[in-house]
Amino acid sequence: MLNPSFLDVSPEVERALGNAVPVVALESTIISHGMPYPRNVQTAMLVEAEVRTHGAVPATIAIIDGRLKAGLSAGDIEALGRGGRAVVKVSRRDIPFIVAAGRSGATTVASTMIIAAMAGIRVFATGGIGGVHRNAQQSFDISADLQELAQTPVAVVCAGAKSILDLGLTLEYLETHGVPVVGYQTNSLPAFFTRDSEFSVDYCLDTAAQVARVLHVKWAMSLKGGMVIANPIPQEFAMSRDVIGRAIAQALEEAHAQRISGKESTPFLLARVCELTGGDSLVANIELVLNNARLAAAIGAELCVLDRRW
Ligand code: PSU
Ligand code: MN
Repeated sequence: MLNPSFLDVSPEVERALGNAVPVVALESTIISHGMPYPRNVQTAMLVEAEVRTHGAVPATIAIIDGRLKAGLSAGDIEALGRGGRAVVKVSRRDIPFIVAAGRSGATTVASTMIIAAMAGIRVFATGGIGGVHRNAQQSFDISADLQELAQTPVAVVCAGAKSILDLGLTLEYLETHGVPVVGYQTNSLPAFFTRDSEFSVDYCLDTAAQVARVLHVKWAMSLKGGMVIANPIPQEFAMSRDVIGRAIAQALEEAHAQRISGKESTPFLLARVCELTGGDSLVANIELVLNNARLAAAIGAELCVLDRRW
């Protein structure tokens, strides 16, 4: 684990952690690279409010001026959103460089998990996780998020993964590394904009209490790593598989033609899918993040109940 002296936990988050009030971590790459300004900033604030409404304290995570932050100010969130693609995307690999240089950066699922764990936060809500990219047989493009899930004890509530990825290979990779994929009230792996895919999850759990119980048991046994809690987008905001499929196919073709690779790949695809599908996909994206924030708050609350009992 990294040295916590590089970390600033906001007073509100610190108080919550000390008083067994549930805390939900939120990432910042989704702000800088996942949505256009100003909707990204509005969404980040809405998600924080949604976590609060459901009885938990939000801890949005980023690196600001060389400090790891759990709990951001509104000004920090505005700067990350306004900066957009100009803000450095920070995964595990990048953390020491950004800290050493005293710079700021937006944290991915992987680096958000690292900082959350350092702060003592166990539940994290986001939109979609990174995974094994299509054609990874050639490109070797596999998100560091998957390795992080294998080693860092944070539960990630997401809407599955976008089909810019190879969902089948992503599940295989997670299985190899012992990362459970739980479907929340579903047996099908949600595919972000759609409630299901052709793939099954490992386990279906129906309540936040059941999810918390499994997390509690896993960590009480000192089994390392996190868990993916895949929560399908609410039916009323789900999109047609065809519309999304076409946009993703075109975005992938453009990425290939422009030889986009490495850490640029995911932000490029996210932005193109958003542009090609217009406002609909953005609304769906925002709604599924809010939905994940609610479930994460509920799981966090149940973990606090278990803490008191044990
Ligand atoms: N998928 C999404 N939205 C996102 C991301 C992925 O639907 O915002 C972001 C997350 O921050 C995730 C990162 O951790 O992209 C993965 O990037 P990479 O594939 O380069 O690891
Ligand atoms: Mn990658």
